[in-house]
Amino acid sequence: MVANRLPVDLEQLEDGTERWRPSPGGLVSALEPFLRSRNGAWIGWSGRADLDVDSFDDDGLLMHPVRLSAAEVRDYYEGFSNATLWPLYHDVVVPPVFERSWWDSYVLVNRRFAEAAAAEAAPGATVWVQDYQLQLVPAMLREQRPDLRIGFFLHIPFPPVELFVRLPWRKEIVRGLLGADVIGFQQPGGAQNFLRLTRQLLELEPTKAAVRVRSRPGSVPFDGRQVHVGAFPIAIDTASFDKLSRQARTTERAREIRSEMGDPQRLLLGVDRLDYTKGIDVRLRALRELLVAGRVDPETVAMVQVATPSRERVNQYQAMRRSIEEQVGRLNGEFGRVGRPIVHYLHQSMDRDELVALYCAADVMVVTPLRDGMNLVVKEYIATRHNLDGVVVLSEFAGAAAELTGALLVNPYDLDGVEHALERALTMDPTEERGRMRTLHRQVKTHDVDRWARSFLDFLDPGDASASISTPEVEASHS
Ligand code: GDG
Repeated sequence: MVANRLPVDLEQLEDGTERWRPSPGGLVSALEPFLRSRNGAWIGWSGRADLDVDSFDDDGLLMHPVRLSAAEVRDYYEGFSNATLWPLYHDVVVPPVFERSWWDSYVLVNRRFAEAAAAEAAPGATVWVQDYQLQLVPAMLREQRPDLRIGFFLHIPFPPVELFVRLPWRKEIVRGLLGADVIGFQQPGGAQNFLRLTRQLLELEPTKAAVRVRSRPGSVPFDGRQVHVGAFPIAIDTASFDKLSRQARTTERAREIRSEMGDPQRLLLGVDRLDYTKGIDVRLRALRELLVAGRVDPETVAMVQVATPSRERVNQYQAMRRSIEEQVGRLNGEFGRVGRPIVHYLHQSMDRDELVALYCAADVMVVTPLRDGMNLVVKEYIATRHNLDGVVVLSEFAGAAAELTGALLVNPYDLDGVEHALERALTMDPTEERGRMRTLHRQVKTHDVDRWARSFLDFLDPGDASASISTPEVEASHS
């Protein structure tokens, strides 16, 4: 596995010593069993600049930290990844910054990841590269190790050709990705955008797959190989959210949260990284207009908005934070009263137990991104609704909207539409609520992250999916 971050964080203990702590996420939990049982390796950055650490074994999984200097964190990570590619791939919601020195750093760091993977992978191993920070790795790795099976998965949207071609280094990125055997996108639309691009920029002629299955919109011949391009919508570890939501302490905490808020009749919830793509401002604006118009009674409603700190050194994020906090202040100033604000705004990261208690406490989950590759938060909320209550308001522009047809789908640019959906969600009749949640719950239960990972790996290495992470006969190497 090659990803920007390792699945562990370095934690400082009270006595000043440090230790690695797992940072659980869907991707890790889905792949850990494969990786551990097959003598696998994970190549990624520790999250801390200028940190020199050797590879270490973490219970059968080799962790290989890649060092990034402070300048590389600034140029490769905050710069090219998060101020160039991130906005460009999210419909230019804010203008991308094109900076030549950032690109140079992106190339250099991608090469470092590719070299680390080339050194660790056993002969004929399968290597899975993750996300937009590492789009050059597939080709760089193939150059050094033509024996490998290489997969790539993009977690964010892949933009329309008209936007992508603004990138001064567009051909390099496309060639970088084409080093893979399989390139996976969240949605068929992303895969199609990519295929169109290969035709327009490199004059390649995509072949439509003979059997048109959802995950396989086509392939493209490149460099004497056939590169498969498909959609693999990511999912969550549904069972673990379901389990946590059924525990007595979670139910108790959910009740406590509501009671601390004065037992509102309807509790709205938003949970996002504080990012301009997530449309936090959209839902706040809609809520305020409903209150101003008297369509929602401030005595009956409260909202929790968790906005996890994110990319705080990138300029665009600082401006957005100020504007959201101003909106929250205004809403509470106008419609709150002492001890009873309308919006409970939490700019902090919380532990998973508290997050799940919030999901359990909320009647309406509001997810209004302007663009989102998938959005796992909405799936997590649904996974906790074993009682089949709760309403979901979901942006059409989140990848999740393609599957979650039981949600109230909204265009986040249409404020009237969002207001209407919020109003409907707040007043929905329990029979309709249950019917919709039943459909949503079934989808999230049957399509979990395990199934997602298997479908990608099956496709990448149809010969032996369970063996696709490593070649066990080469004891000393990791794949
Ligand atoms: C990218 C794509 C795609 C958030 N706050 C806390 C917390 N979280 C967890 C959530 C969820 C995850 O972070 C966020 O995932 P999302 O999918 O919602 O969004 P991105 O971070 O933008 O992820 C996205 C995803 O990759 C996967 O492919 O779906 O479209 O943008 O799991 O629960 N977790 C805890 N405390 C918090 O405060 N513990």
